[in-house]
Amino acid sequence: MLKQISKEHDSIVDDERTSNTVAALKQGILDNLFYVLGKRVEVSTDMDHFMALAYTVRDRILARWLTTREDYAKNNVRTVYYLSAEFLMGPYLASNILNLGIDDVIRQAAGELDLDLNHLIGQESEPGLGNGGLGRLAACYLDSLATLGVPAMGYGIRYEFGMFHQAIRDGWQVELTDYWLRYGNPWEIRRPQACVEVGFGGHTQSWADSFGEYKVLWTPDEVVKGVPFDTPIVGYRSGVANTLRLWRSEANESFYFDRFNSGDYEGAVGAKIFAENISKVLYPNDEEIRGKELRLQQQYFFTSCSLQDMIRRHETTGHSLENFHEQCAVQLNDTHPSIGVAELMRLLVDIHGFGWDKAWDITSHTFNYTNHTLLPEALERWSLPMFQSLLPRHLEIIYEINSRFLSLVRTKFPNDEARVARMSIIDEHGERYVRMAYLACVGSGHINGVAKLHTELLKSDVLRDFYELWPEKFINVTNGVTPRRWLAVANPEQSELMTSKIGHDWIGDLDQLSKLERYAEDSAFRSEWQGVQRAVKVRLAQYIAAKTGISVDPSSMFDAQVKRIHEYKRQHLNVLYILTQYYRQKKDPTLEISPRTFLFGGKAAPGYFMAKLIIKLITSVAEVINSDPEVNQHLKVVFLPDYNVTFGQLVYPAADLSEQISTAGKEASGTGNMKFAMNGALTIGTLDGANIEIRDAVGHENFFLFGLTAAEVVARKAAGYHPHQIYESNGALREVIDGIASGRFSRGDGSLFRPLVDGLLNSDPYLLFADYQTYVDCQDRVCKTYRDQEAWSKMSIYNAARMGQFSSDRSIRDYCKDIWNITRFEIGAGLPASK
Ligand code: T68
Repeated sequence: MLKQISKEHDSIVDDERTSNTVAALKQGILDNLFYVLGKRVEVSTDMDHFMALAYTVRDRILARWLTTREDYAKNNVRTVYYLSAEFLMGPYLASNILNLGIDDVIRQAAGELDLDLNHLIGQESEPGLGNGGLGRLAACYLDSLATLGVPAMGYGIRYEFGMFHQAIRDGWQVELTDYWLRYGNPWEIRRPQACVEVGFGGHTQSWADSFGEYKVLWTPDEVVKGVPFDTPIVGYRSGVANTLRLWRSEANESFYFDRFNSGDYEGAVGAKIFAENISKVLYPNDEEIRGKELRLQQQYFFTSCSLQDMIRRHETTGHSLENFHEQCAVQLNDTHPSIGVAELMRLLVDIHGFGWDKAWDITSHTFNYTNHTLLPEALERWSLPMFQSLLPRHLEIIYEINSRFLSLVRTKFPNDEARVARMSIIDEHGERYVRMAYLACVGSGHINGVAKLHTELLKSDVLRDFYELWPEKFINVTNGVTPRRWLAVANPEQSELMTSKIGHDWIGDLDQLSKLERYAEDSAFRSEWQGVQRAVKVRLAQYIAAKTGISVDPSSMFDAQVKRIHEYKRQHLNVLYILTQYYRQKKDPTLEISPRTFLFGGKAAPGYFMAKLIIKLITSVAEVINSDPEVNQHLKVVFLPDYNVTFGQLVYPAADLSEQISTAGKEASGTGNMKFAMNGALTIGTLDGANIEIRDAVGHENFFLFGLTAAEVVARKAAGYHPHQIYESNGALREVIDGIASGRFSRGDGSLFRPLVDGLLNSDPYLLFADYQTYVDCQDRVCKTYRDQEAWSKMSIYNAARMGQFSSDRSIRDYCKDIWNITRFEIGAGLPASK
């Protein structure tokens, strides 16, 4: 009987229930509404319709999802496991419809049921399971892995509460809880049969067994259950659906009932709370993360669940653990899962009986580590006492790894104890810490940065000692973004225009965009390009009016800076320019300046006071400028609350100018910079992160460059940097700073922005003052260029046409070739691509 069902499964794709005819899709929507949601048409809501449609789409994914899994197992292929504490997936519906290739039929089916597809797409609340760039990169990479047919799985945490929602009250950020699962999640499937157990705390005992081998038994105090929830990740017309497996922590019943039955009610309840807390909430990337025990619990929880799951999968496909590393390539998305190095050693040595050397050989050939930050304060380290009490066995293992590692350092660099102390995984200066980046470096085959400059700075600065020891481990993989979500879904107008000229192959092969280059010189095409840009801006303007009540003029230049709020990203430098323009205009109301709308969006970490003050500065400046009839014909400032992936899909396509103005040497890569440029925005930016590569790709003449280089920043600081002197000698800057300090933009309250102003005058660690004048000059060039719309459109087209290399498909090919050693892709995985 079972056999029969499995024999039939191939035909499920084409059966009446899940075929892609308009009739079957309509029936699917109605059936799901009735049978899954339990609603009659007459009383169903927009949310019900979205859900019914989502289930209907999921029904069309299932066959390829299961087939993909079976094909990978059959073909005995190396699998990539992408471990990430964050996956910022964004809404699935539109992207799944595009990737399945069923846009037209779905639109028609919805229409025939009197449903508006775009409206339904707008109902989906996005799973905000990430902070920003790092989590969104993971999501783009999953899209590309499935599109290229690379056997891969994402592993992370199914946070019950994702990234907080941001409201603006009285100009300040207020954080609201994100309960994204309120209406249920139609995309995921709970897989209770694949549960695993994870221990915490307790103690270890060691002894020599009858063969004289050293053995360790870890007896944890708490054991929690990890329950996997799987979401299919559909490749763009590749016939492949990979899996994102997110772990939810739950109480372990036997642990709970043992305590309960022995009368320890408090202990039982405590264990349940302990367990359920672990996957409760995503940490915003605060300074505060440090020292938070729950954060380390989260990291260990999902990493252990994932490694146990990989081992089980490896063994059930008939492989020996000895060649685990030949079948499994684990990518550590930053140091958050780097405890995995110690955990895999524990699993191999303590549980599966391997000797240390063999276990280390497997482990160090399994992991690779991607670094995403150059900020020293952002490098993770855990206080030793806390680590010891939570993961006593792992600390022993780390000591052993460290001692062997330091012997190697001593051999390679004799009589250099200073170096040994610098490189130790245990930081012994003052309070003792475990340095997670060092554990990741020691346990990984490759270490990569996310843009050329970033990788160079890792080698010469942050991880210099490791580079000197193992130069061959270091490699650059510049980030990329998926053109499916960030062009095809987000910007249907531009996509359609491009497709009408060069066909639609660019969606799966972004290098094809270069065919657009020749149209840059074609004035008829340019006017179509301008028409598209205008339509997209109107769409955003309507949205802004609805959300904020502010009316913005779509014929003004849309100048956007959307990203997390951080001093190094210098949103306040942008404000200094806005105020410079404001004063110019106030002094000479007849001044001809091209009208501009400054758009800001982004969240501040709740504990990051200066970032929150920057938001208050932006909203305060907005209040004054937008209500001043002398300037508001030319200048508008809008802070878009609750910036997220969904909102990004509206903003990137509508921007004329993209602000990428971080202090050089601070932004590892940036990915928003790529999304903007692909959508035809011109960039004003520093030589930082991937800006450098973008500028080289689009042509220096099509990029507005300003500011100190990373090397100049270092030299300037070394020579003694005195921002106060710049303030004294630059009249325009002085006027702006004095204006902020005087309370002119804070209803007369001169103390409000004092911490910001004093910080700039006295130390200015991100060199805003040093870059101020070149930034203003560069902005003036931007204004001048914008006045010539033909020239601007030409530059815009060149930008879009030359962004092929910033597709995440290219990044994933780089990882396959240089890091994972995967050469054979499984494109098609047994299903026709058009399905
Ligand atoms: C970003 N990092 C980089 N971190 O800042 C950005 N951190 O330059 C780069 O383009 C992007 O990664 C992708 O490589 C982050 O987004 C975090 O979100 C984060 C989260 C938790 C803890 C530390």
